[in-house]
Amino acid sequence: AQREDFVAGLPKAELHLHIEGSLEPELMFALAQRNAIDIPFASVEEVRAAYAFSNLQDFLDIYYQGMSVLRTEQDFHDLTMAYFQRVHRDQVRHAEIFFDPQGHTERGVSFDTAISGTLRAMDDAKSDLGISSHLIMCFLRHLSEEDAFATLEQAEPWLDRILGVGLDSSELGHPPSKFVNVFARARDKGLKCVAHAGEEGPPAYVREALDSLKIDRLDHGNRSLEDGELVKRLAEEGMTLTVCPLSNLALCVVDDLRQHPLKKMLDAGLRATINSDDPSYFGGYMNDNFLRTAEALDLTADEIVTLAKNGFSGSFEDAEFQTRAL
Ligand code: ES4
Ligand code: ZN
Repeated sequence: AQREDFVAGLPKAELHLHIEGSLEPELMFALAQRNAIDIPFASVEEVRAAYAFSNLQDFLDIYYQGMSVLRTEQDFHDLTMAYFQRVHRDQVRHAEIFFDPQGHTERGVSFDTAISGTLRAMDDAKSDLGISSHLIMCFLRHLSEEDAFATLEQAEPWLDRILGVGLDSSELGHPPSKFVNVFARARDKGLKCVAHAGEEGPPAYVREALDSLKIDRLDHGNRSLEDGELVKRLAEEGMTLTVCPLSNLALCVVDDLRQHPLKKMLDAGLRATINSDDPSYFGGYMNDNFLRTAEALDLTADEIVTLAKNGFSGSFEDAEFQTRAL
């Protein structure tokens, strides 16, 4: 209980959060009703029962289906505001949020509808809750690089409100190098670059994310540990890894939290952070991720503080913010 209060009270920054993955079943039902959309579930309990995954693709199938209830600017606002209200309780002070524009444009919801509702909630979270945030637009890697270029084009009028680009969705078979040109274009436009790599994919995908995409931050990165040279490089470069323990458990990246590589990452000198990924689907927000990981790995108070600090120092905020926060 002492550890619980300590973890709960620490200020936190979340660096790996898909806003569409924070859609709680209750809101899914409310939006389905508001928009007269049929969903293949009879109750909130039925939705939660469907959240049993064997791998990333299992989850993604349900995740893309879940977002079908998001249609209007207000829907995106309500989704995003619900996330901020929830993590305000977890002492989250700053969030760098992913969104998946192609998950919406593919089903006829415009880029502008999705981003404007999300941004309005981000503004409200700053003024009403004191939580600062940024938006990172992800490309769906199971789609083509040409599709990613079209998405970057749609983002053009919004570039002053977009911090960076990311790469998510089905990893295996879609290596980072597939997107080398669109990431180069994004970087030319002054956008930060991040990518999911080494969640299910091999260490070679992490190397590609570094060498081809020239990422500023690595999302997941778990499988980097299979490659000692790569670990050394990540440590030397001071690369931040946005690790998501309850996600890894839910998607069978690890069989048991006690086998989670987070402690090994810290021991190897990697700048690891704790994040929730898709909290509605994976069973916990920031405090749950911190607490369950700390218990499973028997983390010390120093290690817990380091993880929280790494969230701020790994953010894209300036040095003054990074040190003031903790
Ligand atoms: C995701 Cl956990 C995860 N991995 C890859 N892509 C994603 N999109 C949403 N959650
Ligand atoms: Zn993710």
